[in-house]
Amino acid sequence: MENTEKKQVVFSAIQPSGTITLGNYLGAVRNWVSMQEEYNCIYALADLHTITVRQEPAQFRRNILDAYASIMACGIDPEKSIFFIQSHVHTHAEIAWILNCYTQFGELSRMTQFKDKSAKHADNINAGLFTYPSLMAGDILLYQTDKVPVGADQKQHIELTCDVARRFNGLYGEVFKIPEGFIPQNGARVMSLQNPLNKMSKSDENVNGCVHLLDPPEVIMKKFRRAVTDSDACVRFAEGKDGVNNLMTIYGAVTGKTMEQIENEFAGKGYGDFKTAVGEAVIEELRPIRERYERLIKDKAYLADCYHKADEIALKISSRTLAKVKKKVGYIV
Ligand code: ATP
Ligand code: LTN
Repeated sequence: MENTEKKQVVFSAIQPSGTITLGNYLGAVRNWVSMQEEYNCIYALADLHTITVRQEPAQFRRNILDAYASIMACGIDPEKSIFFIQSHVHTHAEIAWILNCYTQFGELSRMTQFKDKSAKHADNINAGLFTYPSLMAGDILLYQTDKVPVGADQKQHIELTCDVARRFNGLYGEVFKIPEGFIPQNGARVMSLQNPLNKMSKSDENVNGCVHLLDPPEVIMKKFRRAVTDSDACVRFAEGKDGVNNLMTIYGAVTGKTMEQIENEFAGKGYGDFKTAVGEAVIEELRPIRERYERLIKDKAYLADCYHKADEIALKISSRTLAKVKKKVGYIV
């Protein structure tokens, strides 16, 4: 009989802050799918995190279900993994408060995501945006997680999670497992197709910079054809060629080819051929996801059944850690 007890725990989450992007997929979700065989995987829609930026309620509600269906369409199997909705599992908000009291103002002030998002939403620099990493630390630590598959932008938050966990363990004994980030070799930081110095982001205003998982093939091709490159007219990976480097990274992540193989493949060819090849590779990668999404989003009852079951299991597992934490702190439990 398979011994599931021995499998390591994987935890990760994604915000339903808009349509899932190619960056989210290559940086994180693709690994979520491939890790399902070898690990005990627990994934969440981080909808508590999402309200750190103001959301319009009706649109937010649609985004949550859409993101749930999209992630499942990427290949998350509810028979193998637990995929729940963060706001349905109260232990998350609760541990976040406790961890806030073990996280320093100075630590949170150094988070680059906080600095970036404060600059972007200068009219709404709320306390939640600032303490966002404590909630994320709680998400991870509640499940005694070994590995956290994320894109490179989340590395700093994971380091903070480890610091907070060590601090807590130092005070009270071995309460939390110390997790490690799992960041892909290729695709950890997909850049905007329009401004390759910026990360491709769900909430980017420039729609042409961002490829969404559910974009139809002709839209994907148009976005790649319009991608910013340079005047060098040579497909090679080099400093200062941010646009071409980004396209090569995407092509490599999707096809498994190395940068050298890609340079050889397009030697003597122009950017037009190259962009078309990248567009076609991405279209083929995303086609089955879009088809599965179309089927899933029509079946709201099935989706609800999946998340209700997952919410319940997540509550059960996370309650064990939360009870331990509360006892250690001194609460009467
Ligand atoms: P938002 O625009 O609302 O900040 P986002 O697109 O940055 O959202 P998140 O929900 O914050 O996405 O991130 C989900 C996962 O996708 C994380 O693991 C993150 O590291 C990864 N990720 C996000 N953007 C990229 C990117 N451009 N390249 C690679 N990975 C990414
Ligand atoms: N902050 C993450 C989303 C997130 C997360 C997590 C990722 C919330 N909780 C726990 C990994 C583990 C982001 O991608 N912006």
